[in-house]
Amino acid sequence: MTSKNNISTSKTALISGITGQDGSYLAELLLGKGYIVHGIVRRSSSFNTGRIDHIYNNNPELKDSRVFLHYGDLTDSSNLNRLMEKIQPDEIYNLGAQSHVQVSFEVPEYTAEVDAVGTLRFLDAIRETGVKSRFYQASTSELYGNTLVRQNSHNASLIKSLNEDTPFRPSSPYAIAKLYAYWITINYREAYGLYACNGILFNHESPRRGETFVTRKISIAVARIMTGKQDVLHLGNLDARRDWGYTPEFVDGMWRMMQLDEPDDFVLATGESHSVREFITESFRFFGEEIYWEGSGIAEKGYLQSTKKMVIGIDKSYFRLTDVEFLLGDPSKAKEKLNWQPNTSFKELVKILVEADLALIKNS
Ligand code: NAP
Ligand code: F7E
Repeated sequence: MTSKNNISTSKTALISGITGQDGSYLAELLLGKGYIVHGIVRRSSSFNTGRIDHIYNNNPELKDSRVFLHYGDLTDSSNLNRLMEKIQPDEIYNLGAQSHVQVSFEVPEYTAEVDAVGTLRFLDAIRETGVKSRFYQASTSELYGNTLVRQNSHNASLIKSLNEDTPFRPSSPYAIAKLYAYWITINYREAYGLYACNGILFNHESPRRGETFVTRKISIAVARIMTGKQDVLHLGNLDARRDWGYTPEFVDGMWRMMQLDEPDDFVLATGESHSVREFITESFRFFGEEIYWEGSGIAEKGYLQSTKKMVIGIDKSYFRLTDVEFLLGDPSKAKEKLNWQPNTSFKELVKILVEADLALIKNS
């Protein structure tokens, strides 16, 4: 198959959520592999293609781009059916979602519509149109909830990481919607023989991460504080621990899952867990600064060692009704069957984010 610009291509992919963090990196990866990439974009009153403007074919400076955008929404099944018939993709990556855990407590029904039923709509569009598409579902470590904390509190010496066989115990409207999506993906695989797989991805971050997720919120604020543009950063639960990886490596894992002979489900994680507090500490260390802490609970404050200036405060509005305290993934299966392994350390990840935000501030 050859595109209009004589670029040799083998496959066509359709990505929901192409305007998001993961969708933008995945689109780049697939273009690099010669794919034609179609993406679903929601109608918005303001521009929402900032993360993909550099590869989008309506950009006159990028005439040979193989990215095509279509208006659509995971709440609209007739739209998904039409897109399936029109594009006939070899591979579908369902990354579209209301992806913010705390926001899911405010909009639980909408989150279920998009994240749970939206996945069903997509799978059903494959079944109804009969298009031979492989399907990737963006499942999440949030499915585990506090499984690990409970396990460890029953036996303090038992430190376990989470893998494909660990029971799920979701603890937010987001995670519960994603649990439905996880199982409906498996059900369509078993009932209709679809090539459908779940990537159970632990948190992954990048300079394109949404600014209200904790890593990016910290990297932006620390860069602003250290350049004199902000005084204090307010956060919620500083002791929550996450297994944070680097997004470009994780989208590569998604693609690998779609190239197997048989569909399967995989955990992608780094196998290391760090607290929000450690992320703050490491971000200030990028500038050669140390933080010390005083007080406890919502009265806790973080100060710069060099100037004694208060830079971190707690705001109770950022605490969740039910939070996931501790996530640590075991990516052994992905290593063995996908030959996938993350290479970016926690320290490097923090540096990538803070450096990028510092550059943004300097160029603004
Ligand atoms: P993100 O940056 O929030 O992107 C979400 C994407 O979904 C955006 O393109 C958004 O469009 C789109 N979207 C939202 N509602 C939609 C709807 N009703 N119909 C169609 N598209 C819709 O999320 P991400 O970090 O890239 O994550 C990608 C996927 O992986 C999500 O499903 C997320 O739940 C899941 N996940 C993420 C992580 C992680 O650490 N990043 C880990 C595990 C799983 P707009 O740009 O218009 O808002
Ligand atoms: O929170 C704590 C917060 O919003 C991480 C999504 O991509 O990854 C993401 O979900 C932790 C939580 O990510 C603030 O309570 C403290 O314990 O960055 P986050 P998340 O909830 O882990 C999973 C894998 C997904 O699937 C999701 O789509 O940080 N935290 N203070 C805070 N979090 C935020 N956002 N803001 C704070 O001020």
